[in-house]
Amino acid sequence: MKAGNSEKNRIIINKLVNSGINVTPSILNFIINLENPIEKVNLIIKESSFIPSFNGHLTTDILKKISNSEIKKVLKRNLIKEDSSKLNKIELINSKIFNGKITNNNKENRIKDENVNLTENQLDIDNPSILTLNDSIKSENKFSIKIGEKKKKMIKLTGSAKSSFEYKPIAKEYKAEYKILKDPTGKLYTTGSYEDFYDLTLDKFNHLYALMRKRGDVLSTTKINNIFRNTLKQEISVIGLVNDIRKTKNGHYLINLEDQTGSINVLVNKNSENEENLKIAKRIIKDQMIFIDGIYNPGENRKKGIIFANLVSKIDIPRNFSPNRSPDPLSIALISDTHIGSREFEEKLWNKFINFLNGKIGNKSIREIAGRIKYIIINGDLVDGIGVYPNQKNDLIISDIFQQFKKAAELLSGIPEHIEVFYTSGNHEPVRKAIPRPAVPKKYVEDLINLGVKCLGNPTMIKTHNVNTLSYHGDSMIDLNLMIQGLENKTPVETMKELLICRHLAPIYGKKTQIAPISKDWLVIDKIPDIFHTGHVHINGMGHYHNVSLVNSGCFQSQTEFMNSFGIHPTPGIVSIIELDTLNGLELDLRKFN
Ligand code: D5M
Ligand code: FE
Ligand code: ZN
Repeated sequence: MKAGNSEKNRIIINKLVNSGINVTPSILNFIINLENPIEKVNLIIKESSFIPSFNGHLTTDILKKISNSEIKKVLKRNLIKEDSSKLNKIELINSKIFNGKITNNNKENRIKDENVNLTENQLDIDNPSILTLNDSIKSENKFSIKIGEKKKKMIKLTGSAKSSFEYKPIAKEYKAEYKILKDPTGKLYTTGSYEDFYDLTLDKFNHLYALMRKRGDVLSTTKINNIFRNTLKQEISVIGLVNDIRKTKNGHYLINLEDQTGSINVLVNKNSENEENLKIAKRIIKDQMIFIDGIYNPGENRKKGIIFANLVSKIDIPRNFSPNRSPDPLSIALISDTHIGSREFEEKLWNKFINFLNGKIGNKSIREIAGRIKYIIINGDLVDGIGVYPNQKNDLIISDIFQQFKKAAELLSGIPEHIEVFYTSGNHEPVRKAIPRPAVPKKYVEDLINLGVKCLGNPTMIKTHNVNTLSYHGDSMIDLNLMIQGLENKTPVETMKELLICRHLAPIYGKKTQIAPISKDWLVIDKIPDIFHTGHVHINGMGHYHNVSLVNSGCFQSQTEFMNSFGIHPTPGIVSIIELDTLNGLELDLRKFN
């Protein structure tokens, strides 16, 4: 099946604009009329960048240098004969898409040609600096380019936008392009010995230390045992893991910081100039890596000295982080916690999800949203499992784990074939509870594998069409919410931000989160993801942090007694969808559809 022409044209224009390539309407028309124009435009973008004389303006001369034989043939037939004055009229110079709007930086652009035919789209000339692309939700087979108030001209386009009720998912036209960048499966061996714990801590220290050192503002730091050599009061910078933190009765924070060489006390003073530092200190828990700049006061009578902190900071991610985007108009749907096998599994909502994916619910806009979905990540707790929590038996409608997976395969078989599905292990899967977790063993998931589902460990980093998604079930989030003032289960996105700030998925030991003693710390967030995806809390949330898209997928399970006992009010049936080309996000509430 093919996508509608207008959608295709929109994609082609988007691709050119995103690549900073200017085209004239005639050249655009030329490309649109080629066979497989999306493929051709990809080729043109790629090859033109290697042409020395190419300065961003796609002209016939540049097109002549593209290797494709069809382009050469059609050029000869059409364009060479054509009056070249028709070319180079509209210039979409240096345009950038931002949140569905294309901002055109070149104020001198003007449309000079009125006789341009552009298949199904309409060009609306209004404003020299803004190109508005109707976003996919509102798009009704047209886009408008606004250039110059006075020169308002409508370029009449041949053909009209046909509204077809036939479902033509654009995602079907694209091959899946994905790579598993990180998956702990098969790399999780442990002897459970003391050495493993030691290696894990060392690996964590080294990784986090390297991330901290990468920050531009962290210059020369001193190892802790060298600090004690100083006999005079002086300014010192140090990096270490928090061994202990407590609030003194006067409201100061006393931190015991350690590195491989020793440990030292740091005092974060409660005074008005220190407000920012106190805010950070409030959120510090054991085992986090921090950077301290302050004044070292040597101790008297061979006692260890103490640092009075002037600056306290966690690793964090840069404010100007620039996420990757897909060149193609595809989306990813992020879900988790379906809990198939539980009495509370919301099968009706799941069936609505399947209907949505098959273009069977909602209006045209909803179907367009569905049609873009090329990937789904199921971030753990697909099945309810057995014996996961006390008295779970009473909540189970399917009490055999194999039957739960059989049902899961049945339910997932409704997902259209052109969608690639990834499934990572949560705490309800038949694998170990401690994180990181391996993929569910084959004996349980054979039917799912036959459906093409990719079973992965947790956490995992998946690159889909250029965009990196870090999917982590979220086990530690509940602990973090309990321990850090201001964090709570009903606002999971705030907890996710804290994980990014710590650059660690479980910045806490000794609580409910079990961490496997293995020699490599898989929970360090070394590579900044473009999308950060968690679940487990069963309460949906979507947001941003320093340009990283954050999604806590809700669930497909209503409240159990067990959840009730923790005061969790789940939000079943809300699906998070992110456009991989714009990174715009959408939470689709399936409860609102019939
Ligand atoms: O988790 C279901 C919900 O219950 C989710 O919101 C986390 C919460 N939960 C799970 N275990 C605990 C404990 N031990 N304390 C507090 N809250 C908890 P699921 O992983 O689906 O069982
Ligand atoms: Fe769950
Ligand atoms: Zn869970």
